[in-house]
Amino acid sequence: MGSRSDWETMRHASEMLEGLDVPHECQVVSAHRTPRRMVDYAEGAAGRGLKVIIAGAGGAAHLPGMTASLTTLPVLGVPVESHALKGQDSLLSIVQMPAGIPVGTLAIGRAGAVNAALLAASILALSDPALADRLGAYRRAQTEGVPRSPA
Ligand code: RP5
Repeated sequence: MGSRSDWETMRHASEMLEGLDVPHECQVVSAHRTPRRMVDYAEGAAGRGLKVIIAGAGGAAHLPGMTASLTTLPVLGVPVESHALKGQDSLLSIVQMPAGIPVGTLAIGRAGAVNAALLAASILALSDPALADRLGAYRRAQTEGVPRSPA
């Protein structure tokens, strides 16, 4: 994520990954304030064994796109809700990538963070049958947890 201030949103991705028993790491890497850290992180990710990167940022949210430009790992972008523009700026900064450098862009805020984790898990589950089973169990529990009555 681009800042510690993004953690309140991005912790939801981490919590979902923990719930699915998916090993992961959480780091602050800013495209603007720590550009060299960003380059080192993105360029070193595949070599360190990472399989998917979830990049959350707000405002002029260049982190997901710049990270994607430096690695061929799948990059999932989470637009963090900004104060001034409610995350519309974050969303448009992340989603409007030029052809050739893809970022899988999720929804603004908590929903995007949760779904980024689920999408990352789905990607990993393609080659991890046990994780695929855990994802299936999560979906079944979610379905069973929806009440028919409104109150
Ligand atoms: C972005 O600027 C971060 O991703 C964060 O969403 C936003 C504001 O950062 P802070 O000023 O709160 O550190 O780079």
